[in-house]
Amino acid sequence: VTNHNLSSLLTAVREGNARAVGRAISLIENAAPELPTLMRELAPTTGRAMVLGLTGPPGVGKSTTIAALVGAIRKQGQRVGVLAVDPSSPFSGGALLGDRVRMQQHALDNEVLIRSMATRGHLGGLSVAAPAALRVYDAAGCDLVIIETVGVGQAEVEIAGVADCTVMLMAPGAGDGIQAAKAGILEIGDIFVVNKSDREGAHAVVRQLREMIALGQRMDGDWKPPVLSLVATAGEGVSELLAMIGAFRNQAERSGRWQQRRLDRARREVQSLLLENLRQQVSVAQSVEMERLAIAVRDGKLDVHSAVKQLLTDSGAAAPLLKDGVALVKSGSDEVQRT
Ligand SMILES: Nc1nc2c(ncn2[C@@H]2O[C@H](COP(=O)(O)OP(=O)(O)OP(=O)(O)O)[C@@H](O)[C@H]2O)c(=O)[nH]1
Ligand SMILES: [Mg+2]
Repeated sequence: VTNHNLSSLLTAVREGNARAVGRAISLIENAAPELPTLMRELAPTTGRAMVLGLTGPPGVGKSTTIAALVGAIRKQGQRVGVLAVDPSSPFSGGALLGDRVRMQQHALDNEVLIRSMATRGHLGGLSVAAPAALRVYDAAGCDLVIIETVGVGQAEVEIAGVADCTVMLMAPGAGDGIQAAKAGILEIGDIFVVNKSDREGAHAVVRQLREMIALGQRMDGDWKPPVLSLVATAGEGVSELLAMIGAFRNQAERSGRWQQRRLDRARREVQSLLLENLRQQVSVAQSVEMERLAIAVRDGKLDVHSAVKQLLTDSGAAAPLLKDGVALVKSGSDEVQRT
């Protein structure tokens, strides 16, 4: 990407052009060399969009719910972005093909931007790539960005870390409530939704969740996570969910929790990128030094603590970063900006 191309890409992103947004997100996925410039240029026009995280077990109806939410939001005339993150795949697309089908009703709407992103094996994974992608949507003028992640492994905890509000989707079926408690999701959901409420057992799941939330007594200001019922395929309960998301936002803004969360998020993001940069620099620039020290450790001539100390102080790429205690590293370039 030349300078000229990058500036026209930036212009197109700011205009909300869907292809430009897609290209910008590709640059993030590939950790392209122009990524730091892109993010620096976009930064002043970000901070406005609300980020909604939506997670839950496979097949619970996340994409169907998002499609319904998008429909309702579009009726209010707002621009919305959808980012479907697949934490298990190194490729975008593929497993998310089903989402495209469900989102098809919005495919021709210029005010709806939909993109899937793969994070496995990418710079810093979900914790670095997703916030960057969310910022692209933000700069593209989205009022709301919805990020979908299937709730497996650490993904739901990570998604909660990048969202202003996290919606946990459940459905009637084998021991959902108990699974929920085990995975520790009760602590990260701001709003709980029991989808497929047209099926038997939905009321039981609602009751179970309410009991567990009451037991958990989460002390998040005075917000008690509500449990809503939904039939996403029929659109039943969608406006109530949207209203609850708005209520959460109002309450969080009043209590100051909104800004606090955003600060925590920014801090984590800087930390993740810093660690990622250090990791890369250590592995690339110090390979010779590393070999020498590893041999010394193997042969009992040096202990591990001393080896690390040498790497951090004597030589190698980590030294200039750590000397002054604080440094901001730009990914993909040799440039180091001190703060
Ligand atoms: N009966 C019923 N089925 C639903 C409802 N919502 C979604 N489904 C169906 O559940 C299946 C999975 O829906 P998706 O929206 O793809 O679920 P998902 O959580 O996005 O799935 P993954 O992304 O693969 O984890 C589809 O066949 C939907 O039609 C609902 O409210 N009631
Ligand atoms: Mg889906």
